Parts: sequence; C-alpha cells; structure tokens
Amino acid sequence: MSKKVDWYDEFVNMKYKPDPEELIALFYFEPPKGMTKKESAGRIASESSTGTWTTLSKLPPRMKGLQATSFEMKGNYLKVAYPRDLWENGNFPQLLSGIAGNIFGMKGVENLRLIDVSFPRSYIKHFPGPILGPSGIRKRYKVYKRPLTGAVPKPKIGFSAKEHAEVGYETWMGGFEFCKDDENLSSTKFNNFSKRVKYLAQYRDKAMKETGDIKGAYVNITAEVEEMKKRAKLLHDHGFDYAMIDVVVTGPSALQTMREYLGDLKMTTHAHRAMHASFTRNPLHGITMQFLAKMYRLIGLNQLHSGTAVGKLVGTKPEVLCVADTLREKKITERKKMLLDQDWGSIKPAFPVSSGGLHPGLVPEVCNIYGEEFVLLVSGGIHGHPKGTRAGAKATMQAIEAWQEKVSLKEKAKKAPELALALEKWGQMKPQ
Ligand code: CAP
Ligand code: MG
Repeated sequence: MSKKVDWYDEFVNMKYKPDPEELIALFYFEPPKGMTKKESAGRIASESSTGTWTTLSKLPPRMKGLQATSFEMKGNYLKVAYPRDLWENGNFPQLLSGIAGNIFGMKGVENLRLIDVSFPRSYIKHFPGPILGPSGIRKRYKVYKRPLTGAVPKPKIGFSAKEHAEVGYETWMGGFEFCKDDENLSSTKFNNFSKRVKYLAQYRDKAMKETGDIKGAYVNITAEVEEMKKRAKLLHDHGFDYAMIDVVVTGPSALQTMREYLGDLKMTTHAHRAMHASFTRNPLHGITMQFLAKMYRLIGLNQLHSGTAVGKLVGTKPEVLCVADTLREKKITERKKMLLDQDWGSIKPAFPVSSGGLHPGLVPEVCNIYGEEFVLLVSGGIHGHPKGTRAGAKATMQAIEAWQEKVSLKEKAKKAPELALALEKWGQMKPQ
C-alpha cells in the first residue's frame, strides 16, 4: 500500500515565522526508533492542535488557520506555534488538554517534555494573577529587606489541633511570621480543621500581643471545592488572610474557582506543589516546574514552593532560579533550553517559597540563591534544635541577620547562642 494516509508533514515548516499573537511552546523530544525527528515533530504539532493519524475526507476552510506548526528544531529541542484561536479565553484546563494532553502518550515520541510556553498579552489578560503579590504581603506583615519566614509543625501529621497550635505559638515566638500546615494535613479525627483554626487564631493573637508583630498561618484547605470554600470562609472569619492549597492534586480548575472565591474575601493562596515530582523531575519526559509556576502565577496564587537546590528535594540551582524568576519577574528573556520570552503585562508577581531539608546552617546559601524576595520555610530545621522550636526559629532569624550583615555564621554565632547550638548539631550539612 503506497498511498499516503497521514498528513503530519503539513504541521512542520522550518521556515515558518510565527505571528506575535500565537502561543509558542518549547519541547524537549526524542523520536522513537525508525522515525525521523521531522516525522515526530509533525505528530507533536498535529496531535496537540487539529490533526489526527489519518487524512480526512472533510476539512472546513478555517482548519488551515488553526493548525499548529513545528517551526524550529535545535537538536532535541522543538518550538511549536499555536494559533491564538485554538485557545478559549481564561480556560487553563483546556490549554493543558491541548499542549500537555495526548502528545505525551503518542508512540510518535520516545520521550517528550513540555519546557515552557510563551503567551501573548491577549491570552494572559484573561487571567487574574496574584491578588496581593509580594509587596502587598510585605506591607501587611511589615517585613522588608529579608525573606518572610515560616515553619510546619513536625512530625508533619499526628498532633492534635491544640498541640499543632502550641507548636505554632513557639514558632511565632521564635520570630517567624507564619505557621504552615503540611501537605497531607486536612481535617482528621485527631486534628479537626475547625478546631485547628480556632486554636491557631487564639495562639496567633497571643503571639501578636506578646511580640507586637503581625503573625499569620498557611492552613491547608485542600479538599473537594465546595468544602474548600467552607474552610476558606472559616479562616476568613478567624482573621486569617491566607489559605493553603495543594495545587497539583486539586488541579488548575479548582484553583481558578478558589482564586475567585478567596479574592472576594481579600485572601490569598499559599500553593504547595506535592505530587509535582511525579512528572517534573524526569529530565527527558513530563512537564517542567517553571511551566507549572507560569500556570499558577497566571491563575493567581500568591506563592509557590520552588525548591532549595541545597536541601533534601531535587531541583538544581538553574532550575530553582527558572521557577523563581518565572514567579517574580515582569519580563523574562529566553534562557536556552529552559525558558521562553514572556512579558507579564499587568499580572502581579508572586513569591517563590524555599523549603525542604533546610536548617540555620543552610540559610545563607539559600539567601544567596534567592536574594531577599522569597518565603523561607524551615521546619525540621527548627523543631530539631537542641533547645526546641522557639530556639530553632531564633537561630534561623540569626542566620538571616548574618546574611544581611554579610558576616559568617561562625562569626555571628559568637553572639548568637541559639545559632551556635544549631551549627553544633547540623553545621552546614545538606540532607539527602
Ligand atoms: C519541608 C516540607 C515541605 C517540602 C515540600 C516537607 O519540611 O514540609 O513539604 O519542602 O517540598 O514535608 O518535607 P522540612 P518542596 O523543612 O522539615 O524538610 O518545597 O520542594 O515542594
Ligand atoms: Mg511538607
């Protein structure tokens, strides 16, 4: 049978010049054995836009204008241009079904990784972006020129509501702004959500009165959407201005709904990214964390976990910076094989959040990576302090001061006993 039955080659044109209104996606790809890169590139553009495996009997005239085009290939890196009309305004799930849908399962690729997408203004203007942004949070909490700080009570789950809030109180009294729930804590028999909110509010007010500082919490509302709304309302009624959501497991659709609902309450979101590594960590296949960060900033969270490069979880320094810059910058210029150009227009920035295996001995290294504009979460690294949580938080604050004063931790520790004890226990170890 010699008759050609497919039309994939109509989706490849290495001379094509994309229209500024088109969405441009950058992929890493590997064709399967026996298939050329061009044939594989045609399948990627086709299956993520208007194509299918066979030529068709009926093609309305508008079809040509909706086809995606693989237009640039450098090694295993491919750029695909997508006509703007393919994409519904404000509907991120639909975008994912297109550019991150069937193509990952095609036999026409051995491996495929969605690295980044550059969106035209006409697409991003249909998304709200963060409600406050870093400047709004800093103004609320009166914290400037240093990262905001927080900690999760550890063990991450198992405390009663009251015990959880008591650890939060110790964290606040040690100088941290936030007490954070962990990703797998929702409302359990031993730690009911409403009770946790009530106790956290009581201890927050006590800590605020005793310190004169503003204290907050990232309380995890992750659940079915209607239940998340109820929990957000309870937080609001107890004077909390954040809700924490595990955004990967709840999905972009739920986050769009909650952004709307929380925005009406003048509240914002701390986004935990649990489960991301199931598809972000493989360098050959899946979706990058920087693309997720772009999605979540557009939808409108206030802050997102972005890695440490030196802690216990994967993520190199260049990857961490790609995520951090995607969240913070107004304009991004192309970073070879990692980021595409992106003008964020009037979409507010968001805070990157560095967390995972951190302790006072690693604080200067993390601050050198992020600068001051981020949220620093040190959890095991304060509760494991020889003198307990409050001393651990103090030691972390002393390590931040050392970084700000440009003095070594060793030097600082001479007049900072809590830091000295932390360095005695952990030094500058990097947990695995
Ligand atoms: C950190 C943490 C966070 C991780 C998430 C944990 O605790 O609470 O969930 O940081 O990873 O459960 O491990 P420790 P990421 O400070 O005690 O390690 O920030 O990379 O999303
Ligand atoms: Mg955790």
